[in-house]
Amino acid sequence: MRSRSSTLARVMVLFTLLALLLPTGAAATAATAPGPLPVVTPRPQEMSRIGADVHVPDRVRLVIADGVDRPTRDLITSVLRRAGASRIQDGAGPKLTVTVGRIADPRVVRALRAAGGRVPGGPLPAEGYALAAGGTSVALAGADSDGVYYAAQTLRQLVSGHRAIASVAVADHPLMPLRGVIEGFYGSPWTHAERMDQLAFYGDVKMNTYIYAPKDDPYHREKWREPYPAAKLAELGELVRQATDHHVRFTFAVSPGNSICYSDPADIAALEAKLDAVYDLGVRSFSMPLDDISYTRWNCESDRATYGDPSSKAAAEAQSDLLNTVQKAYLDERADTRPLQMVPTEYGDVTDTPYKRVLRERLDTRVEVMWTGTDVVPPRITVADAERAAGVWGRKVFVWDNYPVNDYGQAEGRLLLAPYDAREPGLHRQLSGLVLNPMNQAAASKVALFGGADFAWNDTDYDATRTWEAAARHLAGSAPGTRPGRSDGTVRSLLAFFDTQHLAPTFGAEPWQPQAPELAARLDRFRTAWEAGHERTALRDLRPYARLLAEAPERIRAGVADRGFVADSAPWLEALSLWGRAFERTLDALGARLDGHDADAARWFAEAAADARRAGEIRTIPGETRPEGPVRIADGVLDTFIAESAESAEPAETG
Ligand code: LOG
Repeated sequence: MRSRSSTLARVMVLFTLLALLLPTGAAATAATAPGPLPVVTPRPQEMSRIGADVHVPDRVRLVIADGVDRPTRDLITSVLRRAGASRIQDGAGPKLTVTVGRIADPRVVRALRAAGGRVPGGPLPAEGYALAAGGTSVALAGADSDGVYYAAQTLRQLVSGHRAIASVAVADHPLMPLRGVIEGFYGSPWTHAERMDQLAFYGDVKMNTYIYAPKDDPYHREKWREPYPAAKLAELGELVRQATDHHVRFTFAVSPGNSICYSDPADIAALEAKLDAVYDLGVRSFSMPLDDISYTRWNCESDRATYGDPSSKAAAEAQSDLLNTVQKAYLDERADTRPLQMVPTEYGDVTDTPYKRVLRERLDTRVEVMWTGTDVVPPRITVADAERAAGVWGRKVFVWDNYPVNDYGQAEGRLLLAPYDAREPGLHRQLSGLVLNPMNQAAASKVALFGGADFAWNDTDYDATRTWEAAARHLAGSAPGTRPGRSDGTVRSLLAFFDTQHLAPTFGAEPWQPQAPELAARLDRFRTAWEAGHERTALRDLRPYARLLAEAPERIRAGVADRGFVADSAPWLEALSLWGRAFERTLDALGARLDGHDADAARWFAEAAADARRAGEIRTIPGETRPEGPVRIADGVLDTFIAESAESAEPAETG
């Protein structure tokens, strides 16, 4: 029933949004140059070109209607300045007018029409917006204040050069209501500065959720009963403000499961005091993760008296009582709070069990239940898996996606820089939301987070390669809205580097992303050509890529605007310099052999081997990640090629 009526509603909304896109009015008919559509991440539900780029003059009139907050206004002002406007005023006169506000405001509606968009007949979905840029008018209309902010984030990406805004009509809204990140890994928590930077980034990519749950913050888990020291609390307050400014819900998580006595009122009071301290800072979203705890022993005798002998089923009863109390006696008593979120102790499968049955039947249906897929680090998540999860949990589940987290043994020596992938389009119908659990390396995690944000917003139109490239442009600082062209080399270097860190391990035997697919494909082509007798062509075709890899570290260090990314990647870049040189030396050696210069060949093979050995000695930054070890670069691909090339040379030398 529910799903049918919501489908109908969605169809109607879509219909309305489509109508909005049909260009109308003078602005639309005057110029209809069919330029390419700009790349906007996350991908809007609907975007079409109206006409030729909108010219941004020196002076721009900015009309801000009611219900637009300061961060949105600041963002729009900075976008217009970057586009070339030097004076932004509210009075009439300038040749370009930018109107910003809620769709409910008639002034905003008129502006939308003037810009060449059409006005939706019904209400926009939550967080949705309509945007049109045409002729001498730009209009940003949001369903709510989040929608207006997201319209501004889209406008940022429409600046197509100095003094130009792409002339498009956009009708957009997110498909998943909860989108974001859970800082939920083991090992070194993010620093305060990293969190501040992340929260701003989430706003850029339209994520609305950040869950604060670092396993190694003692006050989050082991010392959950103890209040945060004043300095730490002040930092949390600053994060809450930063989150609000970027339309992100700071979600505070506390994990009492290792020591809580469920039946002890003093423990419930301690938990509430913990929540109170951050409620006072403005937090309105809360989570109670109960993952990675034992549910087959009690922490106090009174739980045995209340719930009987320990068992997973008895644990589910105790957990439901606790969570229902927090929902009803705490959250329901306070204004503006969001439904409680929780992580069950069984979070990584879809098998129906006594534990899940109890939670399904007893837990307040509003409580969001998190689920990591059919494993802790699943190779894929399908719609059918999620449907089964919704069945066993009695509600749509909230995915905790353990990607690109690298806190487990199989991820030793790895930065996970592959794109977010292998999550099936259509998942939004079965999920209440999606958050990614990233790496200890915050900035390097942005590569995968970029994709997660795109997928959560619009999973039906997701393209892993598209977001991967957009992530590279964003890190390089050449995201749409900055001068195009200047950092193409940096972007290509970044993508080549990402490729050498493409392998994504799981808790199972098989990695769920292949290592260095681009390099592997080039080496395959090389081998085929070589074996067919086209050795010189093979060498000539491969050389530029070897050069690209060898030069990538320096280009990344010099050209990437996101300095956190450069710092996170330091040991990998150092190793890549050596591997890149070893690669080039290997090609030199193969060429020398072809020319009959065996002595040179032998020397260069030896140099390549020495560089590879030195590269293999470079280790992860001490204390940064849980599994520490030698960093790995295109392992199983580049090392194999270098070794096999040297080996192939040996018989020739002896024979
Ligand atoms: C933890 C998580 C950890 C991840 C990967 C969940 C729900 N909990 O096995 O904190 O980062 O695996 O190691 C986990 O995933 N437990």
